[in-house]
Amino acid sequence: MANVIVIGAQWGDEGKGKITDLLGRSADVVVRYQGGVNAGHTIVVKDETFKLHLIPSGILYPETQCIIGSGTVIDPKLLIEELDRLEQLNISTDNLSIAETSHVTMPYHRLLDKASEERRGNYKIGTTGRGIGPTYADKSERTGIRILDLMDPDGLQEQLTWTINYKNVILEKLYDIPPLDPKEVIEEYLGYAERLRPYVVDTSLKIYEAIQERRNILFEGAQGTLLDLDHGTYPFVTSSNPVAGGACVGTGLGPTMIDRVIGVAKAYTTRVGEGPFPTEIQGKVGELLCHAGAEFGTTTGRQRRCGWFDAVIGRYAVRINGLDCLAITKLDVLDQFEEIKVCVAYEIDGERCEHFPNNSRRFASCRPIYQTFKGWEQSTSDCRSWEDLPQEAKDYLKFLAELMEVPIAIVSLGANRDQTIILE
Ligand code: 2SA
Ligand code: MG
Repeated sequence: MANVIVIGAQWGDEGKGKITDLLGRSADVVVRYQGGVNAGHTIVVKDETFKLHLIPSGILYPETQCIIGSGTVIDPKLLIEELDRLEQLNISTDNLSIAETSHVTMPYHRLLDKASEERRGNYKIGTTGRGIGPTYADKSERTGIRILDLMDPDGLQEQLTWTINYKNVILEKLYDIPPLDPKEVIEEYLGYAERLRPYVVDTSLKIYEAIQERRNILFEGAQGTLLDLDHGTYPFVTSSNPVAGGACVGTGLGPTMIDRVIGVAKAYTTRVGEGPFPTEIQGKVGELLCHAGAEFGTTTGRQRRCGWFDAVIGRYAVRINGLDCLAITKLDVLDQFEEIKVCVAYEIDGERCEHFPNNSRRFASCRPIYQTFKGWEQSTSDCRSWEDLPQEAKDYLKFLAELMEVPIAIVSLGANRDQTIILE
């Protein structure tokens, strides 16, 4: 297993949760390196279904160390809700560590996220409204509050009083939002600080020590490659770096320590939020995909936009992340389709284009060039080996691997752990 990064190769929601859960069983340490409570996966414990947004699902295994790395942003209120929920279910959280250098989402971040989306009108991003963008913006602007600031009550008084007074000007003058009371916010966050204190450490050091002890580390990306701040469909992106490179920056680990990068892609494509999406299918077929795949956001419950597999962005994800292999998820969702399409290239301004264009307007104007496959029109959810798959499904997967020039190592055919074919 060694040190592996698992990333989303599309626009998020690729089913990374299931793949990390699968690999997580052989991992000693599971690390989040970016994003915050905009991510989410559903967990089932003792017949209870609940959502984790920040804590890696590795927490369900008593022996697994879970780390929330420095590249993440932390909403302490929601993190504490997750901790409380786990403890109510008698799941120990002793193995959790939180980076002292992570940035903290404050009440003004949530207010500003929603207000700026409203102000953007037709230019809105379609954010999750969780204050993610404004938290990262403050990190870059160097007005952010870090977890280690929360741990120092005296310093926090001074720092937050200044910051809230500064933010109040923006809230009031720009958005007509009533000012926040610094005292109230400080008191609230000092309470969170005490609850979180036992978990807060230098996680970069902790990860480095784990590497020296030759323990297996799994770095789990949230969102996906095309939502990356630098390499995604800017400006319709999240404010962090979900790509594999983000794992080094977001943990404080050098790239020579990484052994393998696995990309997760759905057998089709989905996107939630605004922004161009060339293979999006409108109408009946799109609705069918959405319902067959239960395509609703874990965090906001929003219906996801659905479309065919886009091998141009697939190849792009292979390049940007240096993928060693792919896990293809939700193949079973395509079971009922007579015809299945794969986008092999784009047509932009009458010309064939094999590569993802960085210009968002060009990307929005591209027409997908499809190759059409005959569907297998039978259930694959009970297939457990390559041989079990219908010939059409094998052809489809082989074609994807050839187009993207990486092997497919895992095929997933349903939410359960055993609905998986391991090929490598
Ligand atoms: P933000 O809130 O600033 O990160 O939003 C910016 C864009 O990033 C997209 N985004 C996501 N896309 C897919 N899945 C995400 N996670 C949740 C999930 C989404 C949900 O687990 O399903 O529940 O709605 C996620 N998080 C951010 C977002 O849609 C914007 O396009
Ligand atoms: Mg998700």
